[in-house]
Amino acid sequence: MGDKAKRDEVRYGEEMVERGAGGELHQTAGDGRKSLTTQQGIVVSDDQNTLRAGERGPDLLEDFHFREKIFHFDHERIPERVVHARGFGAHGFFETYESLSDITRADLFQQSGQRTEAFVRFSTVAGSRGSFDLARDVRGFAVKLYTREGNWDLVGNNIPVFFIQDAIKFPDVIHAAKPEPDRGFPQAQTAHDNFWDFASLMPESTHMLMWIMSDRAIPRSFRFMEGFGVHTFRLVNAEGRSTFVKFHWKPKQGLQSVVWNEAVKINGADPDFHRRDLWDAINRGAYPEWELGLQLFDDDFADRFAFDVLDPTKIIPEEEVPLRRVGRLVLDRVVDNFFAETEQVAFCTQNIVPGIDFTNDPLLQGRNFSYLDTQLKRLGGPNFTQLRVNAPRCPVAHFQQDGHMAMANPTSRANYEPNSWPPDEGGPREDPMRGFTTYPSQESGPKRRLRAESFADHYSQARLFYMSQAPVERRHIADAFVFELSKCDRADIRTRMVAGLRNVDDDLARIVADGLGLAELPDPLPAARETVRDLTPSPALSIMANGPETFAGRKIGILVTDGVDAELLAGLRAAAAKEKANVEIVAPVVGGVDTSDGNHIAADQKLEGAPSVLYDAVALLTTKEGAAQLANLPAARDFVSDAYAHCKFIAYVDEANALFAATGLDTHLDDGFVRIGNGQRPATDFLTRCRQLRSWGRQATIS
Ligand code: HDE
Repeated sequence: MGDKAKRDEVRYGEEMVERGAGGELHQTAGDGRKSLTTQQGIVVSDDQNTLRAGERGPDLLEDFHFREKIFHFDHERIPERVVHARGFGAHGFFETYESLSDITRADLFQQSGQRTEAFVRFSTVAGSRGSFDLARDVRGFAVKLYTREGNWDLVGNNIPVFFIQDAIKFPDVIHAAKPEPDRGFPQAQTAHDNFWDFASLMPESTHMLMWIMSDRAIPRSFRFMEGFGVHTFRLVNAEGRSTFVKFHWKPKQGLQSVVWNEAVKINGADPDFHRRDLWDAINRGAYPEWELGLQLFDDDFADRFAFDVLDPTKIIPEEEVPLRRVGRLVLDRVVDNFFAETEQVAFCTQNIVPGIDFTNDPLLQGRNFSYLDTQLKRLGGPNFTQLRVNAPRCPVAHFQQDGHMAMANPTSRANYEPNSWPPDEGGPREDPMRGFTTYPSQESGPKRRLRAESFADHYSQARLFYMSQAPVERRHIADAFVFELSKCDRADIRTRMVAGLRNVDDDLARIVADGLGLAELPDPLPAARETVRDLTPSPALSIMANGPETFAGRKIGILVTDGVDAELLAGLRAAAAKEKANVEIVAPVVGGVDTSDGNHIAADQKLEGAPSVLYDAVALLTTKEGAAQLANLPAARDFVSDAYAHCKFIAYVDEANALFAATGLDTHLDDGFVRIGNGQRPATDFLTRCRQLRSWGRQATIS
């Protein structure tokens, strides 16, 4: 304990002050509870009544406690992020597998086993802070790494390409996606005229459109999605040699998405579906992990590659430049306070460390201006770097001072440089040996506003993406185009978009045109470059081709009624636990049900609040009477018919038949239905089936 803390204790005296668990002092009446104080530390005697003259008289201006309380409340809100407003963050660490000193001098990559503290914020892009989690949207995947040589922010997305090639178009694409300015809706969706008007006029967005119409845009969980740095960056080693790099985060939990009809319903049933999922997983000790994969390549490859590596609307297929997995990111701690951490965290693409550098990707260059600028507006001043969540964990020394809320001004006498004060008063000096040096790339050319010729192919990789999808995934993409374009009032916008899709794939264009009821297929939009139609598909782009082959981390909703077979229920729970899956008991009343062995179990959820869309698979454990009771409940009928429509695996006992009959499913019991109990298959068989996540074979029957 420092001298100052000792003095505080003496001054306060033992009877009024206690030391809390964290070592902090607080005032107390001596009953083991903190006394409520004002911000000035005045203990409050009455927090129920404003100071007033007379029993029924007017309030008095001198009531400093009331004024301070309301003043602070009035100022609780700060502007939300102009994009990525809705997000959820968590703490963790990054661990390096092996030294990468041959390709980068970045401190965090120097030793195997080296750990670096991390903070990650996931987000949607278009919706406001209070919007729902399962919008069809790109997800932000922003990682702050507090390295020993300063903060590195890798501000990525869950999709490896972007809508536009030049940052100057960013306000346009965002305005087009956000609510239309005259009416202020629709919220958190691209399914409206302005977005598709813009998108259909911007051929460079086509590749990204394929991704956002795919299941990538409706992930099951933040835990089950990939992350991408998008741009090409540089890694630079101690000798100054540069290697190009693209960053990938690969979830160890595997990839998984929901289906669109399910997403729409989840948004009503649990708008916080994604944030709750991450919060629960971390608090359960099931820490999500991602591996950092690097695609490393040199100038020769960049020159030979069919597309420009600086173009952020292009990927480099993993089959062409395989990933080198160099470390893992683990999220193991939820935030203590959402506002202080998740809201106030400030990611800036220009936060890089020695050993990492930018390239001339025009989107990255524009972003490097935008992020610092936006934090000033949002956080209100230049000292947001001093907030705990933003502050580097390594020592910081500079001559920047003052401004709103300055908490860490320089303490020495000199606040300028050069100065002739001795080291203890003169402050910090540059360090040419250890300091950041920019990679000295050669740049020249006339100043002009132009788009490089090498960025002109807008369709070939859109086609590559489509061709790399499984048939069910292709169907989902076509359905998504039909859904979104059907929300456009203007028929010419729908037609123009279909004309653009003809440059991707005629079959796709035809399915979408049919879905929209277009009388005839429009001519293809004129293209700056003809589509290369025979690019080799990249299996890495398909979610379904890369299934996790485990049901770990997923959730089963077990619908039970009175008289449920206790042994069967215990068996199912045990099988789920063995698979590291979670279960929730859903019952007609939250108080729970009586089981066959005369016991009583509580429910986790009341049926009406726990539709099957909240689960990855469901089980119906009931009795004849129970099934008859369920057959009369709309929520129970939706529970099974939605589980069926969303291709979920359904475990059931024979007695559930009345419920199937009430939904018309009794004649549709395909192999996604697993009969358990009564000498049928054991619950472990059901869990084994669930490893496929969904019974996709059913898709053809239902669409
Ligand atoms: Fe962002 N972006 N962005 N962006 N972005 C912001 O910064 C911007 C882009 C991304 O959880 C803003 O702090 C421009 C690509 C994430 O706090 C803002 C351009 C990628 C987050 C901004 C892009 C991203 C942001 C708004 C085009 C994927 C949330 C609030 C040149 C690689 C970070 C803020 C968080 C946030 C600007 C395009 C990812 C306005 C100008 C491409 C994950 O500065």
